[in-house]
Amino acid sequence: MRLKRALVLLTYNEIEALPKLFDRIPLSAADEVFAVDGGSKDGTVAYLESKGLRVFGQPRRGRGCAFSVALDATGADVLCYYSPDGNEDPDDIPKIFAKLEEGGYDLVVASRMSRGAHNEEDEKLIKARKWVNLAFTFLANVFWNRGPYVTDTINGLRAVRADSLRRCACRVDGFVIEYLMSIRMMKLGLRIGEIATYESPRLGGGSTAHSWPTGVEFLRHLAAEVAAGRGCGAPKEIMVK
Ligand SMILES: Nc1nc2c(ncn2[C@@H]2O[C@H](COP(=O)(O)OP(=O)(O)O)[C@@H](O)[C@H]2O)c(=O)[nH]1
Ligand SMILES: [Mg+2]
Repeated sequence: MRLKRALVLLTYNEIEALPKLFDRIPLSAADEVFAVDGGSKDGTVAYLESKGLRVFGQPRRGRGCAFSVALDATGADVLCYYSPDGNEDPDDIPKIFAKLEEGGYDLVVASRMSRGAHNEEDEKLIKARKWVNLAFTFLANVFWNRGPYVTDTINGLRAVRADSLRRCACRVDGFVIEYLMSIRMMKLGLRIGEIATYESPRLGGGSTAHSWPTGVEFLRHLAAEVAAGRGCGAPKEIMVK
């Protein structure tokens, strides 16, 4: 039986970028499409609603919180998270769904690091963000991965089986959500696949993922995951549905 698919748009003040790419998002690739918004004040919510989309608010800010809101809101079997700021290629959405279903994966990530992929910093001499990402990814693979090497444990564009994601119990609010999800999938021995993606520049607006606080958040969670061994984090984080 074909899996029921949900496409989730994640937004926080994206009125500059969103209208430039909305018509390129393949809404028909999913059975259900909705948005989770982190409290935009620039008309993003009104724009999404004018396109007929249901928009869920969040009890707290942060991408991790948005991931949980989406997971709790849907009865779909698979969720694809898409961030409409210009970085992610909307044409990847049907490819990711297809790879997950055909390959029997629990998680499929659009990789900016695999053969044939493109990272936003590839034209720069100093690729600070890319190198830090590669280092965190390397550590996750060394500590926990029992399957094929995962080249990008951090990118947001990804599809995941809802039941597998619930098992991971990733109740964090911030930008560390994707990394934590990838680590917990590895810990649980779940199957992770990748497709190569092309990361483009933002189409407007600005990033709220500031390097230092985000890096510290990653380190803190990496240390907690190491301390937890094969378990899935501190008990206070685990909320099994
Ligand atoms: N729902 C939701 N989306 C968010 C939140 N913070 C950021 N986003 C979205 O997540 C995506 C990535 O955020 P961004 O700040 O560009 O980080 P970067 O792409 O890693 O530089 C964008 O589509 C943002 O609009 C939030 O608190 N809630
Ligand atoms: Mg972005």
